[in-house]
Amino acid sequence: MAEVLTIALPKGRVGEECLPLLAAAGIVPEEDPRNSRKLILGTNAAGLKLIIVRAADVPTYVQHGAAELGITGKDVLMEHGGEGIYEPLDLRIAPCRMMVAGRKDAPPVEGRLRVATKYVNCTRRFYAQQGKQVEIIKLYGSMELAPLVGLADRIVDLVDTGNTLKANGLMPLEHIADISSRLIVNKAAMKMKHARVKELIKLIRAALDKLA
Ligand code: PRT
Ligand code: MG
Repeated sequence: MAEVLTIALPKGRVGEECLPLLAAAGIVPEEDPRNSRKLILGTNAAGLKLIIVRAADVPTYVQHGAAELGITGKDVLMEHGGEGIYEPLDLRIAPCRMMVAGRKDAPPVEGRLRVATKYVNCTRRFYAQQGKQVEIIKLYGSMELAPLVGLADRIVDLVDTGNTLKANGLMPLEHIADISSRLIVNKAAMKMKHARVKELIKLIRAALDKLA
């Protein structure tokens, strides 16, 4: 029997945007994940299935080998830390930047900077590299609100067009990283299932070139 491989896909925009790429690589789910409530989906490709998980959970499934491969934003991967994971391909999906932002009219901050973000680890690393100790305030969404209501002096969030910042009287201040979605692979699977994993990476790379 052929070895089974599993790809972890996130719900939401990255999951949706990677479907055409997978299709170009010849991988089509048996049901459309946008409409299906199933969390495990077979595909037209023998021995290849998809699992549909929360975006922030993709690296965790791949790290522990519950999925050999996954597709996830670089932001999610940086926040996870990337332990036990290879990142062989930049899929160039959902590009944006991770930025520090603050109020346009912000008075100078006295004392320790308060930074609101869902990217706690990325934020701590970023300021630590500058030798700055900051107070990090963990949020799960709508970071843009925090400086407007006095919860924080700065936010660390993703910026694409900049419209969300602008609409809330905020401006980008510092660039932390360029973000896009990546194909990730469990390190042990890369060794143990080398031939099939390599073949799949090759197919997806070819699909990327075809779509470029
Ligand atoms: O819903 P769940 O919690 O499971 O996951 P999620 O909300 O993180 O997933 P989803 O579907 O929103 O996808 C998020 C992923 O898309 C991120 O992890 C990035 O890799 C990628 N991505 C690319 C973005 C953006 N661009 C982006 N602009 N994710 C979010 N944004 C938000 C940003 O946080 C801000 O609120 O869009 C707003 C800024 O956009 P502009 O265009 O106004 O600058
Ligand atoms: Mg969401």
